[in-house]
Amino acid sequence: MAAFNELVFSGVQPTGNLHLGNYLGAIKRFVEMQERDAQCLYCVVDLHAITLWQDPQALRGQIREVTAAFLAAGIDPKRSIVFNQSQVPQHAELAWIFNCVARLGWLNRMTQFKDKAGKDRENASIGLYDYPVLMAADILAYRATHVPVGEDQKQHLELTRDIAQKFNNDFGPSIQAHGHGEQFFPITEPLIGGPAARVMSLRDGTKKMSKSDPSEYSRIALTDDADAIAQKVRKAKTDPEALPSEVEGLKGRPEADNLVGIFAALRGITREEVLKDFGGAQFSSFKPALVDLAVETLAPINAEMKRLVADPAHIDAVLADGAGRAEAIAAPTLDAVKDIVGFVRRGPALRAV
Ligand code: AQP
Repeated sequence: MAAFNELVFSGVQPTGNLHLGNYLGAIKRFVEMQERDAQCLYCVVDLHAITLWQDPQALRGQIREVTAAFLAAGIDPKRSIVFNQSQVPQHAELAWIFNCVARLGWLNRMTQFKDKAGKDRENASIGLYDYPVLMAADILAYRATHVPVGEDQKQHLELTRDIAQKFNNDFGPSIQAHGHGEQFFPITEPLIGGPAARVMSLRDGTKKMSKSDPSEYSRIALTDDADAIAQKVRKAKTDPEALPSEVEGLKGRPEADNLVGIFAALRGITREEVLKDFGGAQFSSFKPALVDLAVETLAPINAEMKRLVADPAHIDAVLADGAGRAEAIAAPTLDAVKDIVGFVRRGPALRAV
């Protein structure tokens, strides 16, 4: 592997209904990261997906669809490593070791589990509860330095940092004895930001745009055609005021703020710049401009996704190639972790103690 200054890891769950929030908050930024001096790994996190029930037949299609979205959006599988999580066993293996590092109290504070388990907590899978520990393993199996994600993942990233820190502290002498210096795992930097860090529902500007929202009109799907996009934007909830000319004027107007943020992210500019052009405009003129921009951006992605999904053998080959390259990075990390923890493993220990 070439020497890079940064190692970037991120993932998307193959749970269907990929939407504009996933694209602007995550996938579009994955593409931008390819331009940095970074080795990028982009993972279809199928082990995460099954923390909630997935129909096996549909799941395979969803894994290929997320892969197609990555490629169609501009991720180059030669420069970046594109793979699905279940093909690289080190994720699950490291997650077990981290289960013995993470504390129950830390997981009890995770708000995503509370939201997803809802009132029927006793009936939630243990995997759903353990989700953030597996996510820490995903990132740290590659000793990733940077993780681009949407704002909803901030708390999970903090847990990843806590797990890395505790592992480094708990095993400090062994880490040093094995020649890894002061710390084995990096304290990963979350990359959260930009105007689309949290894209909100088109029906309710106080709720995140999400795959599981029962209303199709709450989200723009990456599989939506131009007509569907236009209809959803036209029906998006707004208020009766014109757009303000300053960003402060968006305070207390969640739906207006959301549409301006989406426009800014699609165009690659700030909210301020959008309002320079549209301050004082009514939604009746802003919405058509947003439709044009969304269609212009998403139509080529949509067409390319369709083309790729029609060729599952090609997608499976990309995933197999990526899994092999990912494992080549993760396997030595796991060997080192096993030596640090004190396991006896096949092959020579990295350094005898
Ligand atoms: N609304 C959003 N705005 C910005 N970023 C978002 N992401 C998700 N929703 C938004 C980011 O997309 C990446 C992949 O997300 P995921 O598929 O792993 O899981 P998720 O966050 O659970 O997705 P959803 O759509 O919100 O699904 P449900 O309905 O199951 O809760 C992540 O980087 C995420 O931050």
